[in-house]
Amino acid sequence: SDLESDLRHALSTGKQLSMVYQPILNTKTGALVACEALVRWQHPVRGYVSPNEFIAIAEQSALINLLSRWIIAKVAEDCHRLVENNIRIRMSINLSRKQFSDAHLVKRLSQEKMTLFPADQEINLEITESALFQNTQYAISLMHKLKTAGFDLSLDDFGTGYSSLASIQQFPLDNVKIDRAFICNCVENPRDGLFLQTMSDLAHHLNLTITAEGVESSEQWQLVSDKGIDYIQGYLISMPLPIEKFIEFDPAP
Ligand code: G
Ligand code: G
Ligand code: MN
Ligand code: NA
Repeated sequence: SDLESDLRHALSTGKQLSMVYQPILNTKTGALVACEALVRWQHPVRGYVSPNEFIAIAEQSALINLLSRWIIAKVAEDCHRLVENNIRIRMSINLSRKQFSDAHLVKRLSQEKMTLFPADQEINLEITESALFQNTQYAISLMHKLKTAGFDLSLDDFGTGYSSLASIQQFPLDNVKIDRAFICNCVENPRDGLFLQTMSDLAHHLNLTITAEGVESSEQWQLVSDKGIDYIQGYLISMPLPIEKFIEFDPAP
């Protein structure tokens, strides 16, 4: 497609692509503990193109390998900038279903972790339900390998897919991220509040931490805190930021 050749060009120059970072805070203390890396593409003619759109296009060709490598190299470079600024936090990176099922994933990521990232950099990988349930046994063994290679694992967008609360216990996860669909009306809708309490209790029962995504009001932060949810992320705290802005970000302004 046209977008595909445009993306190929963008990858070769590196100029239209960028990474932004969204702060993740400890719910109780408000301390900055992590951030989520998100890719952005500013197309010269079309303007902003969503990663949902261009990652899907990249996955229809071998471009996904180039794009994945570009993202990791950029994130690693920015991790060095954070360390230089005395910001030592966990870096969370999204993996699409296709990226997760790549046979070379573990080898490639381990190598990149060792050669590109600061020593001792904590890296969390965000994996969606659809990736896990595509082939459960394969996913479990892959996840064990990623854990052995030193990565933490999050289940992303939880609640939007098909997995029951109980079925996630078979996977070697560290964290679950509750999809923002359950946060946006949680103050008004008692059913969402109950779901959050149930998820929080289950996650802790399974020795997982739990993150609320899409927190947009202080009432939501309070409710999520009351439910015992460990970490929060959302526009109330900050939009995803370019690295220079992220370095200046103050969680307690
Ligand atoms: O940031 P935004 O809401 O536009 O992201 C839209 C979707 O694209 C989200 O599902 C997000 O996880 C995904 N996404 C953003 N950046 C990356 C990335 O670097 N890699 C992968 N695989 N997905 C990403
Ligand atoms: O699928 P995933 O959870 O990785 O996607 C995260 C997406 O959510 C990013 O595109 C990010 O820009 C977006 N996002 C982050 N915080 C908020 C928020 O508070 N509200 C809304 N509507 N979107 C958010
Ligand atoms: Mn995510
Ligand atoms: Na998510």
